[in-house]
Formats: sequence, structure tokens, C-alpha cells
Amino acid sequence: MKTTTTLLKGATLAALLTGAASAQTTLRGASMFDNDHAFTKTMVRFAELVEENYDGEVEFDLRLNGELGVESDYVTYLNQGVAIDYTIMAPSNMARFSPSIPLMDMPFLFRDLDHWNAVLSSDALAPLEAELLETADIVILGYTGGGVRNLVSSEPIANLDELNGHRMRVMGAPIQAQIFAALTAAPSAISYSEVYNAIQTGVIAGFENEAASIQNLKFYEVAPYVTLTRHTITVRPIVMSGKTYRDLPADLQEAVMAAGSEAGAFGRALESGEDGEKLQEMIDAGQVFVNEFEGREALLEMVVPVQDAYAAELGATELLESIRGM
Ligand code: X1X
Repeated sequence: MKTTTTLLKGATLAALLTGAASAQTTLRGASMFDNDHAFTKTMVRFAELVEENYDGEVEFDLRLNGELGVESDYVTYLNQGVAIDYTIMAPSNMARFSPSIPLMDMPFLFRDLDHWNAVLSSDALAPLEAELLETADIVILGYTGGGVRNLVSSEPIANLDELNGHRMRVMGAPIQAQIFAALTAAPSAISYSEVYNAIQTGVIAGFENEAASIQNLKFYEVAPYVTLTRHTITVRPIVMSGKTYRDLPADLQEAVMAAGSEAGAFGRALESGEDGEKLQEMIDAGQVFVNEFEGREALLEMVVPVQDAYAAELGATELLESIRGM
């Protein structure tokens, strides 16, 4: 078996749009981050595992640092089968193509890491995977994630009074805005690539994110206050374009599936293990100031009716109840 993993640089996006999976099976991936981020490490591990599991020739071309845009771009590329073949993606960034998929990363879905682990080790999310394949033509190969999302802002937010009217960015899925509106904040869906500038220029006063990404993209420079709402433990599917997947030989499809599952487990252990460390590194470096949110329990009560209404609208009440009951 002869394989190579390459990081090709310098090609224009226009050139890449002419077809992602070429005859010699080069699989192009995209990361919004550099080599230090858990997503990038997980995609590198994914490539290694495919190479180990597959007897044929396959090459990986992983573009870093947002060279090919952000997740809201990636989802369009995967749907159309252009520019990239695989990536790691927040479900809430796929809402345009699949209304149910954001249920996976709905704030306050998971009680704690054990609950999150139990759900991801089960097949509870299979109906959402099926919808994504049908409506978006995107295949889920495995699940990474495990970062805890908190409020990140230019001024401290200690309690509900201070959250009231807080202008914050949320991801594009309507359920994200609905949840934070129910908490009396003033959410708006803004592209991830614009968050830093929007905070810097005062268009918004903050957003919500996990430690790995706050650190990697230096969001602390404009938003140094982290309020521990712990509202989300991230679920991040490793995804491939259905068009790419169907073009692969059967034994490479098998290798890719097995690698996605194993790389997902690798990524979950990595990011959940690093989450507290990364926050502490930023505290120690004087980059962030961390405070608890007074009365977090009240937030849970405020969001449950919003979660219920969203699930009911999707016909996913049973699914939501089964996740809650795990
Ligand atoms: O908020 C976002 O759009 C991003 O936040 C982090 O960087 C990641 O969780 C990423 O997947 C995306 O959701």
C-alpha cells in the first residue's frame, strides 16, 4: 500500500470547485483551524486510519486555517459535491439542508459528559443521520466533539439580569436563536468568520463557544470574559459528501466508515480531555476571566418548552424524550 497525506497550498477556490474526488482518489478535507485544534488532529487521525485500513491508493489533501472558508460554506460544498470531500461540522451549521439535524447540538440537551457519552455510544441519532443523507446528501462517518460551550463576551455576564438584551452571535439554526431568545438575550445568526470583527466593532457584545476554538482563533482578544453556562457539550459529526462516498470503491467505503467511527472516538477523548486544560491555559496566560453564571438551574427551566416545541414541530418528540431518558 502506498499512500500520502499532503497539505497542498496556494490553489484558488475557483480551481478547487471543479471537482473534489478525482479519479486517483484524492480526498480533500477542510478545517477552520490550525494543526493544534482537536478537529484538525481528528481529521489527520481519520486519514491515517483510512490508510491503515485500505489496501488501495488514497491521498489526503487537508486544507487548514479556514483556507476554504467556514462550516456554513463547507455544508454547501458537501451538498453539491464540490471543493471538499470531508470535514467536521456543527449540526447547527447544516440546518439549511436538514431541519432536524440541529437537535443533536441543541443547547441544554445533555446533562453532563456521561449523558453525552451514553447518547453518542447508542444509535439514538440514527434517524437524524438518515434525514441528513436524504435531504442534504451528506454522510455521517463518526462523531467527535466534547468541548463545553459557554458565553464569551466583551463584558462580564454574571446572571439573568445581565444576560437580558445581550447582543450575541449564534449559529445559523433557528433553534439556537430560539433558545437564547428564551433566555432573554438578543441573538443573531452571524457567520463564524465575522464574529471576531463584529465583537471588535461593537456590532455584537459576544457569542458562545468552546475552549479549543476560543484559544485557536484568539477570540479572547476581543471577548475575554467566559461565563460558565455550560449550555452545550458539542456533538460534531465527521461528514463526507454523499457524492464522494458513492464514487468510492466498496472497500474504500468500508475503510472510510471504520476510520470515521474510530477517529470520532479519538477526537471525543481528545477534545473532552483537553477542554478544561485549554480554559486553564487561557486563564493562566491572562487571556480570559472566568465566572460562574448565578442561577444556571433557572436557564434549564426556561429552555425546556422551546426544546419541546422544536421537537414537536419536527415530529421528533419521541426521539427527544428517548435522549433525555438515557
Ligand atoms: O460557533 C461556530 O460556528 C463554531 O464553533 C466552534 O469553532 C466549533 O464548534 C465549530 O464546529 C462551529 O460550530
